[in-house]
Amino acid sequence: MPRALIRPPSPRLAEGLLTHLDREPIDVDLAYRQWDGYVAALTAAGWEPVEVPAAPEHPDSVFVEDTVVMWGDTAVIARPGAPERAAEIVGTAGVLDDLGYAMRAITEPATLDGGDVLKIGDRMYVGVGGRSNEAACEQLAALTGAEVIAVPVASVLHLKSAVTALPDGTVVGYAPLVDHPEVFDPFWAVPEPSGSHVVVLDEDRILMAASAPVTADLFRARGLDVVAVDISEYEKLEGCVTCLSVRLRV
Ligand code: CIR
Repeated sequence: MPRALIRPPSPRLAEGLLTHLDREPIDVDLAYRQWDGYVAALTAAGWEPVEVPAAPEHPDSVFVEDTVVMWGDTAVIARPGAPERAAEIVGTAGVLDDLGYAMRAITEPATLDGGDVLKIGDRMYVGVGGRSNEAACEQLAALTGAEVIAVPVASVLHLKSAVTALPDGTVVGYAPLVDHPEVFDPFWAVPEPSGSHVVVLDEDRILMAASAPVTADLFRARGLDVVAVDISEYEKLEGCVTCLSVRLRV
């Protein structure tokens, strides 16, 4: 059974960082229920959840994707671009080390959030200009052997806030928030901002947010099985379905 890292929300979730959005009240109890629903959806799709111990002192720690980039049996521990999130890597590294992954790390002067890394086949697209920088691209290429393509990001927090990929590699994004659609081929413009965010569950099944129902129907018409979860409280913090887990394929 493939595994997925997840991390329970902090009770201080409402203090999470904001870059592009205005602060809105967060219903933390609802956020906990939504996280349970997200984990249940992963489990139902055949992913065994592996929990990184909660970090109550770190409001954004539920967004576990930002702490690591997985590449086969190698775990590249990130170096978060926001100093407030730097210590979140410790818990993730401990769990992956215990699971036996080859441990590598992004080091100064590089900064990298996992949310900036879109992997498609042997290639990594890495958003630069926000939380992650060019030095991180060089280190990722050296540590993994992947072809790394830097993509400037300005309109949203992370590259994967703007684009993700369907199981067949088609990149999807909401055009007004995609700074460089020409980098991706094929690129498919979807009609809702959160329609840009898909987690691939298997070859024909994806997980996405309930806030993009029109896009979900377009994906269904394309033959995909869509599992939708409500993550409204995380969306208020610039989070999306991708940032709440890290899939471990080996
Ligand atoms: C932050 O600003 O770091 C959090 N409030 C949101 C992180 C979302 N992570 C992601 O999209 N990978």
